[in-house]
Amino acid sequence: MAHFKDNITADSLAERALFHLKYSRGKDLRSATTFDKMMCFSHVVRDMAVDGFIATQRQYLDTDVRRVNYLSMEYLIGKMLANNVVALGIVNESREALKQLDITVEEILELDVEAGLGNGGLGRLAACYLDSLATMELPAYGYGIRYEHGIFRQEFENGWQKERPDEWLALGYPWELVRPEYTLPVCVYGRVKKNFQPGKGASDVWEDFQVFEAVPFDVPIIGYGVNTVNMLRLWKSQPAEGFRLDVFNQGDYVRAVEEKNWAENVSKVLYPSDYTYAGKELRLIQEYFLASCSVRDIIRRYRKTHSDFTKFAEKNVVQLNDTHPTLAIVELMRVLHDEERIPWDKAWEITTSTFCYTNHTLLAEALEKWTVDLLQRVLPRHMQIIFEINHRFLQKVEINHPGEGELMRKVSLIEEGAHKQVRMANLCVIGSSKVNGVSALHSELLKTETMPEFDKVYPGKFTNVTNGITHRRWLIKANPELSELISDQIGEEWMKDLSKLEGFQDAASKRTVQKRFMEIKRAKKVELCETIKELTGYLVSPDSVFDVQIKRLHMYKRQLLKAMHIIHLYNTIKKNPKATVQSKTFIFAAKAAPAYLIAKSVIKLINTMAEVINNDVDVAGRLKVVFLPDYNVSLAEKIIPAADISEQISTAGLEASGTGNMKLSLNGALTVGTWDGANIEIAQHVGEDNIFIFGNRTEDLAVLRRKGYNPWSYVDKSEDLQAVLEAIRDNIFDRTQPDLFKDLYNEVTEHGDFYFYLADYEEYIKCNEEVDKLYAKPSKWAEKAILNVARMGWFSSDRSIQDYCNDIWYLERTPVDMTADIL
Ligand code: 26W
Repeated sequence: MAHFKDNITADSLAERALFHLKYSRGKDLRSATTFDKMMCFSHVVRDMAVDGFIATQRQYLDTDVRRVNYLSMEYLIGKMLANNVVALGIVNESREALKQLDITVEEILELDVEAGLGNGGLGRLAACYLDSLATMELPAYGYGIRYEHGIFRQEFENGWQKERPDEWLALGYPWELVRPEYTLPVCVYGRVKKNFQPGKGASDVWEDFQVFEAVPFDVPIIGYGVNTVNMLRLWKSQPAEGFRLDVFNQGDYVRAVEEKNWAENVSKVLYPSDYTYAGKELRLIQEYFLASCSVRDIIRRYRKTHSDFTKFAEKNVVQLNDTHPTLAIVELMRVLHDEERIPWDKAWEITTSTFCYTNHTLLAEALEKWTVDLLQRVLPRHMQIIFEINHRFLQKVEINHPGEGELMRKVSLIEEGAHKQVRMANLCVIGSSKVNGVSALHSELLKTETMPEFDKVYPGKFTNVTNGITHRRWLIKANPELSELISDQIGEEWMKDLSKLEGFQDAASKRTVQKRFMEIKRAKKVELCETIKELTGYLVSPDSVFDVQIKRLHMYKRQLLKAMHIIHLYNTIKKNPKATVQSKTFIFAAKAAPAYLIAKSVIKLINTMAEVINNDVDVAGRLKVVFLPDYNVSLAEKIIPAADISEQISTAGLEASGTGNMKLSLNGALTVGTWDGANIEIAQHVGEDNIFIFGNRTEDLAVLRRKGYNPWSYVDKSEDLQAVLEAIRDNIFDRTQPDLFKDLYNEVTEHGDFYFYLADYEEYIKCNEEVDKLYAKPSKWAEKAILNVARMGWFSSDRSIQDYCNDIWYLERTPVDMTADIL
């Protein structure tokens, strides 16, 4: 099939770039900065994407194909240029072309803009899924918010995290296309009036609301080696035209302009706390903003080829990425019932057949619950609809489960109490046809522990889709050296179909391959050493073991347990300076939610430890600790290929899946992990001999909780643990501030050690000793690392998307024909 990159040469790319330099940026080669060159080259690549994009959209329209609409408050897409160049297959042509602009590929890639429109796992997963959907030629739309400020930039001041605004749009973003013609109005506040019409009865009318607008910006998502270019549509809020005309007409011009502000604020900033739900009014409006305009955009598109809604659910599936876009369910009901006048039952049937919901966490503090008061004030009609949904639902439950009051109370949309609240997860389950968790364990716990009543009410609705990652970014792009080694051994087929990576297993025992693998690992470590020096000033050795823990900072993820291990090693050496300790560099990177004070203390502790340990001559050459600031997608791409050890040490039962664990293993790091989330499935795939599993399992912890867990019982037994805890309690790393880490000490002792640090401590130390023993046998280590790479094929996001297609979405592959005219 013809491809839209056909006939592209280095010369034609250079020519187009010079054209953009002149006419999009108003510069010539002499005055152009590196940034100008990055922008104009990105525009060349975007132009190519637009050719595919138009053809793709036309194909979907002409064939009236069933589509998936992925609704997510977060997309951590990271830098796009390198990925797009790889997807289009124009790497070599680009290298040549850029020479003609007197610049190297590396120089312009460094200046590419990182779009950090997400917090962590959930947002990065959405980005991996968009990549897979396009590559698998599936009809898909991503919907999100174009936050003016994405996740904050993290700096350290005296070891403490400081948040700085992310200004990703300040110099322009080359990948988006603004589409003012698809602007939509959005309404909030106001009240509902009963309207009686003779002969037609009563209807509910929402009135006196305030209006603002949503402008879509489209980011093309280029499939790898195919013609498909899907889109990520990001909404920006703005005041409606004629905004506050009432005030304006009163002659109060300044106030009218001032009041414009709140509309602009809706898409101003990404809420930076994951796992803790705060209940803020602006966040509610953000969620409704995404839900409302996305739903109406989907309807607008559907209406191009349909005059009624009978086929709406057949032609559309809407996937809710966690509960954040839940109001989309209510909004679709409102449009179908209130605006389209479709009877309630019919509207409800269409709605529930359209939506599906993915749950990403079981942590109670992350569960979204909006108070009835707030919902009533911001979205009065939606609150009524929620009550009506609940009323009808509970009536049915009553019929099928008579007398089960406790069950009724648990499944109700409304949590009773002094302040009545709407449980968004319940609304998602009731309003969706399928509900999935993100790993085998997590989906099982969701069904049996978190929502057993719903599993009873809706047998068969709950299912699992284990997360995956795109190997195009996380292996081909991030680690071209390892990719080349793999291709040398098994050919290039694996790049299109990651299950083929299996073939690489046979190479694991070959000395020559082991040697090359370790050489590549070392080269990536040398590169990372350079980055570490730039970011922290510390010099670390590429000959030490790189032990990596990179993820959001949260007590359940237990970065503090890693810190305790490091203190244990430090104490060991200080007690006996001749002790043999494997030379290690501990690498952390993590952002803490700005209001999560204890998490911020963990950052300060590790930074304080780093300063002492890295400058202590007793441990020199053996221990180094670095906390890299501002963890983001680009930094992950540098750390992951250089990792020897991947720390996945969450409290069992609490990490829904993890996806960093997959990226690290795919790049040949050995996992040290608990029996949690996708670690379990990773163990099953790579083989339990090729992973280090330790600690209490979910069911063990359940027993401990039931019996009454006492962290002190572990302290009493272990002098080593006592010394580690005292080091934290008394802050041996900075005696001038002895009380600095009391809260951390109390967390794992006095306050009951909610996340079972002490219960897992001893096994963790032992497990790390096993790791060191293995590292002392380089050939064995290399073999296991290669087996990790070779056996990770199943964790491709292509497999996850295939699972979604088979079990939830039922989409058809729709290859895009480029032979038709595209002009
Ligand atoms: C309302 C505040 C809020 C914001 C974000 C609560 C919860 C979230 C997310 C659900 C947190 C999150 O990112 N969860 C992670 O999702 C990943 C993708 O499925 C999983 O791999 C991680 O294990 C899970 O923690």
